[in-house]
Amino acid sequence: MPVDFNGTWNFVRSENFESYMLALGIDFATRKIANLLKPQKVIKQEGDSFSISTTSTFRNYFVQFKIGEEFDEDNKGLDNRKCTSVVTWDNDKIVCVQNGEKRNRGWTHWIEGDELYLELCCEDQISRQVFKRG
Ligand code: VLP
Repeated sequence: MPVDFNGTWNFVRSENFESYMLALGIDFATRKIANLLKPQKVIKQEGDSFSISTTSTFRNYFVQFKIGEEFDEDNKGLDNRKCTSVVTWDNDKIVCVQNGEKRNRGWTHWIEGDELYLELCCEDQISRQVFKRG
């Protein structure tokens, strides 16, 4: 059975998010707020087509992609930098490479039990977020 990311996922904890945001150049005030958020993710998956909606009391972010197909990403409400992004499977993980101004930028999602993991990378920083199935 292939992995099924479908569902509503509620924030549990994060590590090193401050350093990731610093690497992305997020300003002080925004970082202070962002560090307090407990975002929710709603993932919709149909075969290799995905949408990921991340919502919080402060900002929301929506992204849609098909595995292996490059797309233009605007990161609106995040750092607002444009990227050319592509998501591929790495066994049971989905790996996004975000090509743009920032070196080594991307993220990886995978599932362990009833937890969804997200690893966010930018330059030399890696932040990990954990979500639980709602
Ligand atoms: C910006 C950097 C916080 C911090 C300020 C705004 C949207 C994979 C992927 C979806 C992400 C997570 C975004 C983290 C960037 C923080 C607003 C937080 C809520 O998730 O699920 O493409 O990129």
